[in-house]
Amino acid sequence: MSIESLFSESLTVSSQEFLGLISEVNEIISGEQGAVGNLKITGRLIRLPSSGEATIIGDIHGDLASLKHILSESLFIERASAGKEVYLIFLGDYGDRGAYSPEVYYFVLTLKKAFPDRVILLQGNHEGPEDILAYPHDLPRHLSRKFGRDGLRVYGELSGLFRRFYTAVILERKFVMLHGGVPSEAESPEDVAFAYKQHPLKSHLEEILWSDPADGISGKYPSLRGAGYLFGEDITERFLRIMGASFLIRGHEPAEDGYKFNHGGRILTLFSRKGPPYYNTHAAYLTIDLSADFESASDIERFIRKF
Ligand SMILES: [Mn+2]
Repeated sequence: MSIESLFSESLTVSSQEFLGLISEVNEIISGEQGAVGNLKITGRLIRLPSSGEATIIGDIHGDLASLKHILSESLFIERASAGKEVYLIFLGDYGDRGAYSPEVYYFVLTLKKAFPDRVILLQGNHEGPEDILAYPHDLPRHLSRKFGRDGLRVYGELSGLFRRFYTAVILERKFVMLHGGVPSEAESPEDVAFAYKQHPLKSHLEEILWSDPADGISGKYPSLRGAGYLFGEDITERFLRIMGASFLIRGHEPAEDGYKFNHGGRILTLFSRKGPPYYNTHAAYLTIDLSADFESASDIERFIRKF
């Protein structure tokens, strides 16, 4: 497998092949529970080992060029193929707002199929439950353009699959990774692991997929996005204490430099795509040694790769 072969396949893949890929990945994810390689999976929460290296990618939103850049620079495919302990963690929001949404899905699903215990696909608000799905949602239109009459069938299967994507990743004592924000009323890691089952009775999943941090406030306020909240540093601290971690890594918000810190350096936002409608100057991703110690935001910032 190479990035160039993946790229040409993504352009020419037939609807039947795409449906086959979706169903294979569905089967893989459905079977993942307990120990999967060096990962430990409970519900939809994945625990990483304190060994190896992880590349963490924020929103892609149909920007295939940025995804290809990250794969090429991080050498993920080469290193995973050589049996190195490397993880690729996507923070959600793969499609919509970019012309190459179907092709981005082809890439991430093919990577998941090739390296199932090395590739982690988190759910974003663009892959969320139907009652709080992000709008505009132009993925169905891109799939119809690509697959003609089969486009809607592919969309049905694909949206069924991405509602099975994971909710969060934890590296004990260090990081929690999720798409948007912290569930302000969560009492335990189990509330995160099973947030998908409690939706919409409890707001955990909605907040994880939709919320944003705000500096200089405490508590939470309704978000202009129409779902989730703006939450203060006190809420972040409480959540990280419950989860037994020091920092939160999330995507969801555009950032001019491709990344930003909030809440005194406790929250890192990664935004890994460029172009309209955001026009951020840089995109960024993070590659970290999972056995390393991180004391402050600047310890993390050293490993951010801007492009
Ligand atoms: Mn988002």
